[in-house]
Amino acid sequence: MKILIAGGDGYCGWASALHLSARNHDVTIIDNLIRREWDFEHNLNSLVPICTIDERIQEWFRLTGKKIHFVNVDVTNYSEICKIINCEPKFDALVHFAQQRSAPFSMIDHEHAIRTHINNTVGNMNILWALHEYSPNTHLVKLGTMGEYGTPNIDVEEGFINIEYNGRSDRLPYPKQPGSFYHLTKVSDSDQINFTCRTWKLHATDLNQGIVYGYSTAEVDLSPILANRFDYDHIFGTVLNRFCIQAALGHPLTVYGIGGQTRSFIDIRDTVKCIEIACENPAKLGEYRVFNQFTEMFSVLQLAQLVQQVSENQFNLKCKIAHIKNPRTEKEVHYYNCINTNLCSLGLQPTLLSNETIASLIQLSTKYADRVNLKLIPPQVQWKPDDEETTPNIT
Ligand code: UPG
Repeated sequence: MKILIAGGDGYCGWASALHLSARNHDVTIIDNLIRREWDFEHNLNSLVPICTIDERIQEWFRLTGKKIHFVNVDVTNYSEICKIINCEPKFDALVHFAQQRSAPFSMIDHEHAIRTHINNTVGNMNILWALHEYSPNTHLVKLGTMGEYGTPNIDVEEGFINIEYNGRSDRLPYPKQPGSFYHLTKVSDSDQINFTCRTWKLHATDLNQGIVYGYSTAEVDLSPILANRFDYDHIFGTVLNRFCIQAALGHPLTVYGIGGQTRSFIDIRDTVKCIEIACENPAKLGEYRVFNQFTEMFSVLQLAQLVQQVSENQFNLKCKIAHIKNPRTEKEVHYYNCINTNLCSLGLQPTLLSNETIASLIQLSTKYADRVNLKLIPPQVQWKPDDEETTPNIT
């Protein structure tokens, strides 16, 4: 298949580009490399050093003889997006990762919320218009998030829910309760995509992905020049990756509040497989479908305890769990049960979280420990109002 990956220089995008190319798909990446600039702007750095996109692509070609094409394009630039989507032969699939994906980034201040909104919402709409105008047969595979649903007190279905009301019934989009301006943009994207599938007969798969953890994939591991980014900072670092780095450095694990926040998770090795499955099994023309892309659910405290056990038992590292004041407005104790049957029924065999994976991430962190700036670990972006009840300091 000819596949366009928007945002192919990022954490999930780069690993997916390599994976699809390894499976002999003809891959083109578009990316404006802004994620690297955001690091610079906020004095952040990936734990693992990453090469330039040109070096990465050359190394992939040297090792495998497979070409990945790259064009530096901003998704908010409509005419450039149209040029790419209109090129012949047309793309079979467009995988859209090109978004600002951090909740804390979107909550820093008005300016960051607006930047997130423009990048994500305008970018998504540009892609939809360009597909409509020039390539309606290209299947859109869009990265959504499990964070669109929030934490309702009922099971979370895959995108839609059957509702009976006043003696009538319908299958309607599942109610959304996002927890940040970033998550809100994903809800808006889902509405836009659903609308354009209904109205223009585009076809799309909305992948509501859980929190991604891990580093290794078969392809990334082939060479240090193919290295993926691995974020540990309070803006872009996601919870399990952060805990593993903290354990390696002897830093107390930063559980926000009680730690009863339960979320859905996925190993990056499964992310790349899910992208492959979605591309190779396209939605029907006019169909908008939603897959919940995660494999397991954990509370934040459970994860901290798992990391603590591995670091103490396998590495003899003392590991403390610190319950720090939660900077986010979110429920810390709640019901959480999400359905994820669609991807499994198309063949996904989940890679479940193991002690080996946690140990490998602790080892990776130890290897690059001298690159860690400890000041980037404590949360600095707060969106829970100061006067709201804070959680007790339980250790
Ligand atoms: N949390 C902690 N301690 C930390 C970091 C986070 O307790 O040091 C908590 C946080 O309060 C939240 C949960 O962990 O309850 C998850 O936070 P995080 O790992 O930062 O993930 P999200 O903010 O949910 O966002 C990530 C990705 C986003 C994606 C989403 C999928 O950044 O792009 O959409 O996961 O659910």
